[in-house]
Amino acid sequence: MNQTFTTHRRALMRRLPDGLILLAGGRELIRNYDVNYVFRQNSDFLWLTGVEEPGCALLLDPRKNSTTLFMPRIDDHHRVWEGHVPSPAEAKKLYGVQRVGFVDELSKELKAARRGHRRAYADPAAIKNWGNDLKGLRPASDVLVDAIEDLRTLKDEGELAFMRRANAVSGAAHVAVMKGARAGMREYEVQAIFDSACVGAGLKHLAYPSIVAAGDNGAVLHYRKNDAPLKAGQLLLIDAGAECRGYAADITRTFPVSKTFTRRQADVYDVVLGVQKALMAAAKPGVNSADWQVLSMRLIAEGLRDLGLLRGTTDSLVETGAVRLFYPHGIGHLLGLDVHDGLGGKRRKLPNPTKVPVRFVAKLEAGMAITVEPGIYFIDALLNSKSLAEKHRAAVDFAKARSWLGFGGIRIEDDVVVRRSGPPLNLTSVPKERRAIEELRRSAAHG
Ligand SMILES: [Mn+2]
Repeated sequence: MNQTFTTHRRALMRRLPDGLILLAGGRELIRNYDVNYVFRQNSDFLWLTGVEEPGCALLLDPRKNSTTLFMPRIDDHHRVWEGHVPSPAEAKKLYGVQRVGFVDELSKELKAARRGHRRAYADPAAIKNWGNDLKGLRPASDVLVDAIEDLRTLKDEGELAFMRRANAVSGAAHVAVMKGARAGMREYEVQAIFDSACVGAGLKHLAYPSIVAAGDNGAVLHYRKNDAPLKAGQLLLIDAGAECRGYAADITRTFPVSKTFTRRQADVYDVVLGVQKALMAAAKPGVNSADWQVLSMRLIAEGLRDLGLLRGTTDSLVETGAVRLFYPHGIGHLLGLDVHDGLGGKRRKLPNPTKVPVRFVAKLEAGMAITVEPGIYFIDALLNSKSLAEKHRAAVDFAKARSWLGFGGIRIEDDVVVRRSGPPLNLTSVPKERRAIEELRRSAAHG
């Protein structure tokens, strides 16, 4: 049993002390005939219970400070096909809940449980299933979902232990990739190295489909084909992470398919790495993430200006959006049970203090887990856009930039936890210095 989930349930009951709380766990989805999609528990349910099995429900009574977990009733037929399933007594111990019941009795149990309550909080799936049993209690889901999202924002030690493990295993898998990838392979063979290292270490779920992009494909931000050949002289960008008990790692590295970076690759790499380190150091409590984003854009604009791709003042390159032609995404996002964790409560309502449109606006706080992932890309759709060429003709050297098409992109992404003082704790320990990467690449078997 893990104390973390008990703590989460207590926090939620303290937040919503005035009503009965009901949540439905995820259900299996049929893929076809007898085959289901791989089951992944609903993140809020996971945060409250740690239960990774489908078809459960959770009832919290803040007045009694009691927790009841409802599980599907398992018959012998099910046991024949699926093997042992925890009994209620085993589940009680395993998940640290006061009571365990069967889902098919939940309706009946709610009749007794609702007595003395004037209201209820239930998630949308629970309202769909048991809304009738909560009639008259005005079951609200927005308030509940928002409260959980808010509580999920700051990670506790138990959660950080899962995130550390997700990062350690994913990091080792990235190193295996750096040692194993070589020219002539297909991107999916590299994906197989990564995925197999994670599964082989016991983390059977990846946090998202691995992005393995050679050469030009590195400029496709959510590339997923993973079937092109790796060629000498190209860069390989891999954005991949496993999850541990639902907690995600989200790591990106870019390295040469050959043993060393070319001069041009090294120049861009050094800009991205410099920005990544500067932004990591700047991830301190109280910093507004929109300002943090603008800082990343300023530094990348300056780097691209040094490379002769942009011209003009840093302010103008950021404000006109010229830098976004090469860096069209955010510097980072919250990370947790969802690879892009959300913001709840008051935190969601913070206004953007900058002149630049930013998706992730939050005041950084100790305990937030975030990614730091600057990148520079040469994207055909942007560099060959007539309207963008017109708009940014003074700021961008389009002739030069177009001559770099085919380069792909460079992104470096680590996962960090903001601390009360000083720089954040870096959960990711995959080599990212150019020399360290080249050393690993030299040890790889080049075919
Ligand atoms: Mn990311």
